[in-house]
Amino acid sequence: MKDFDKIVSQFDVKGTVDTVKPLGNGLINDTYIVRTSEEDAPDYVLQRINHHIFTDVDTLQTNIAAVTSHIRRKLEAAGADDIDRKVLTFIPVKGEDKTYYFDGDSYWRMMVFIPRAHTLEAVNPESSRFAGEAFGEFQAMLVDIDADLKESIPDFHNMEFRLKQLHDAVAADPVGRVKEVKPLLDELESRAEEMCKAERLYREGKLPKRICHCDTKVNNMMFDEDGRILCVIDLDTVMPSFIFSDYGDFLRTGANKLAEDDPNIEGVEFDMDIFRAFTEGYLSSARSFLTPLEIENLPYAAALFPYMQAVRFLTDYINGDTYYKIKYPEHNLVRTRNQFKLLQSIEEKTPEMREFIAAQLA
Ligand code: GN1
Ligand code: MG
Repeated sequence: MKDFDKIVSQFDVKGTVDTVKPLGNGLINDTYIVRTSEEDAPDYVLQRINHHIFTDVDTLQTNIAAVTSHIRRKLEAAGADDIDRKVLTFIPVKGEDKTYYFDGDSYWRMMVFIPRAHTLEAVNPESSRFAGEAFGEFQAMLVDIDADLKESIPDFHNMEFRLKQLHDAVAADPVGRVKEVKPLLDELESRAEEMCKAERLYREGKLPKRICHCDTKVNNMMFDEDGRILCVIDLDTVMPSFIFSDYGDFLRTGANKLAEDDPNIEGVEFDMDIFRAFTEGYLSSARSFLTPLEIENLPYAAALFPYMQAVRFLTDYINGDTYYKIKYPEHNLVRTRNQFKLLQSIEEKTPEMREFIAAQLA
């Protein structure tokens, strides 16, 4: 058990710690809610940053500070109400202007817990439309950020790089799992060239990178009492990327009829109602800055993210589960099969998706 009181006392917080309990379902960082005893003191979120994955914590927190202060300024300029619930507030370490603390072993950070708000693990069409709007707005607000945001994880959504990691894992086969997954590997390989299309378009100068969230899982959004979106959380991966990242990664979790690790693979299906609602919402706020090529490739983005996630989960399975938290030995393999089934469902529905998007633009 960590000495949470000692960690919390490093930060410039108000009130005294009452309880500290685990929060949320993140696969990378460890997150806790810190309740304070006093009525007038906020509660806080405390996080241990996984510094094996985010190796440059200083850059990470600098990125996040640039993004949150930019969004705050935008909201203020627009005369928005309830701003403290619409953008995260990180707490500085006492007497310093940095927002993380190293205890000799782990890196910690704290932010204000947003009151009367909740996250969801699954969405309906109505919340998906709000989510589409929110992620489009998030990208739109960051179009003119002048900070030079670094990639907090280099090549994070670079498909060519993710395939190279898979190939390296297969070549090393450190725990002897390659044989068992050969058919899956062949399926993934047969789609590799098509799935690396974004990188090619980028090299040809046809596709821009913009500041994106890059982890638009359903559970990375806060909803208010009325089911409307307050803000986007989990800002560790905000970085320059193709807009496909945010569009595709939301649908990967939001439009999967099951959770990403549900072992009932036959039940995995791409939900077109969620797709339509999310796409409508996203285009309503992002259309103003998207290029025709970006819009044309939204169905590709929907396929890319289950594909990329299948590649990443399978790589981790082959490597002996060193990246994602797992609950049982086959967990990463189940996740891979689930994501692959989702990809197949998306492939079937691509013509229908294209028609829907074309009708939106007409
Ligand atoms: C990780 O931390 P979390 O659970 O929001 C991962 C995402 C994956 C996701 C799969 C830094 O996100 O890229 O899509 O798991 N984040 C990182 O569930 O690798
Ligand atoms: Mg998360």
